[in-house]
Amino acid sequence: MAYDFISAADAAEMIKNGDTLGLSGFTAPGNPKKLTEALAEKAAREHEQGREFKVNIFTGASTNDHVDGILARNNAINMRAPYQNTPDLRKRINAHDTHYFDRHLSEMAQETRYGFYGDTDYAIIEAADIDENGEILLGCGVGNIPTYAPRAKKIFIELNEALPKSLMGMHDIYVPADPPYRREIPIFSPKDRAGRPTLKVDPSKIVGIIKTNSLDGVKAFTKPDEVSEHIGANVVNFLISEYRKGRIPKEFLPLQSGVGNVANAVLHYLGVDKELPNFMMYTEVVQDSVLELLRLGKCTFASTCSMTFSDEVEKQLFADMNYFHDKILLRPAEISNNPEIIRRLGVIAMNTALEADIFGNVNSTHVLGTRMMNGIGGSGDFTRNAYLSIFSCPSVTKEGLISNIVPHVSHADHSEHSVDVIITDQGIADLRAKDPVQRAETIIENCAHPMYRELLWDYLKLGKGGQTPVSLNAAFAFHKAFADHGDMRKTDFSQFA
Ligand code: 0RQ
Repeated sequence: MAYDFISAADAAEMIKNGDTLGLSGFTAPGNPKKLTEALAEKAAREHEQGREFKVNIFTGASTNDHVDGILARNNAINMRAPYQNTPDLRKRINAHDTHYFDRHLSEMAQETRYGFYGDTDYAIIEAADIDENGEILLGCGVGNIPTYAPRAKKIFIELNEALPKSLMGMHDIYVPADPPYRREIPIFSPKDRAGRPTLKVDPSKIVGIIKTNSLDGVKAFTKPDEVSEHIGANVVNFLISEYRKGRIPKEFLPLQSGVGNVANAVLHYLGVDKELPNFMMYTEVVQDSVLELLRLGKCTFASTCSMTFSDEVEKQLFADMNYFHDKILLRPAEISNNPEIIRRLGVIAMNTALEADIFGNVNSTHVLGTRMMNGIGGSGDFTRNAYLSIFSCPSVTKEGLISNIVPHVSHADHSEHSVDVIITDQGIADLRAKDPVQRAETIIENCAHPMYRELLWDYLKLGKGGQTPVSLNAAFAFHKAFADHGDMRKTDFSQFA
């Protein structure tokens, strides 16, 4: 079938107020790059005319400025899920201009198929190539498009000429059957393939093809700061000690790593360590450091949902596809983050917390309990099902005005039942086989910043017994002190004694 080429502006004209769009991609890679910008311009024009114009945007994870940034600035998003990390959208969400529900990334596709989120009007798919039968070679991020595309009433393709056709073979597109027909997902090693290299869509649904030509626009990392380096070194020391004790098998286990500077520093340290064996990754995102580890042979294989490489590193990948082609596999989010597979493979999960409390609960999403930061992303998929679940964060933030170890988390994403280890720049708290009071003692002593340790001991003494001696009166005293004085060190527990 021959397709029509169409301008982004003409495509945007077809999309109506209230439509639901399912987008390809996961983090910046694989997202549309032009149509959403044209849609933002249309929204601005409609708003000028006094007309309502907002759409619902469902993706694989966060996007980038071409999608969430520009649409949020133009107040063009009604409902958004399952994850975002753009400052402009964050503002809209916290002002309730956009309704945001952040979901575990592994669940979004199946819940869409279950019908929880209504119809999909348009799928917008970034493609490296497409044939006349509707076989699409996807770009560098997959996300939930294998579910959104077949459900969509109509499809737009953004054909990105910057993507090499040699991506063919790097995707494994597999959609499990829904209950009661679901069977085991046949992945027993990070390298196993379960599906097809392309995404098949009904060619008659394709309204038009928009040409684009740009890389994914991910920014390069700054060099890790001293705190990230300490955290990275602590994580690696913990893994080495577990390995020496034989609690990680000699072949090692696949790693998952979250995003950000700390995650990048951890992977860097894993790469330089001589004692740990070579390893594989079963993760949702690979960052710049992983390409280097693959080149060195320290990481032998990475299964992921997205290659979140900076433009510079993306160019290195494209220039050396012969080497990397059989070392990276791109999967839908439903599979990269699948609880069944994570549990089966024994993935070691390493994610980042905003704050953790002394009993081992973790807040990854809400700044000071109320303001949405990004969302839970894939951290819950991995944490709950991992062989070992590690959370790391700096011991303090904002030059010590905020302690990231608090009496009680101001919002709970990961509970004490799922978190095995907490690591800060100060040290390591291994929470396994400890009761709540023993956990509190370990976290205060090993992870809290020295300037907050006495305060945390004072809090623990306030508890009036029970398995978990929370003080109902003082649980949020750190947060209250920050709200009142801009400094958690101003907490005064004497009033609660
Ligand atoms: O504020 O921007 O004003 O400087 O929060 O903090 O230390 O830069 O954190 O970039 O490593 O992200 C948890 C958000 C950490 C991230 C989180 C302030 C701090 C700063 C950011 P500024 P950092 P990072 C893989 C898995 C959930 C999703 C996930 C995340 C800003 O890792 O979104 O893991 N995780 N997905 O100053 C108030 C505190 C604070 C605080 C930090 N306790 N109170 N403010 N800040 N701690 C990816 C996917 O799922 C796709």
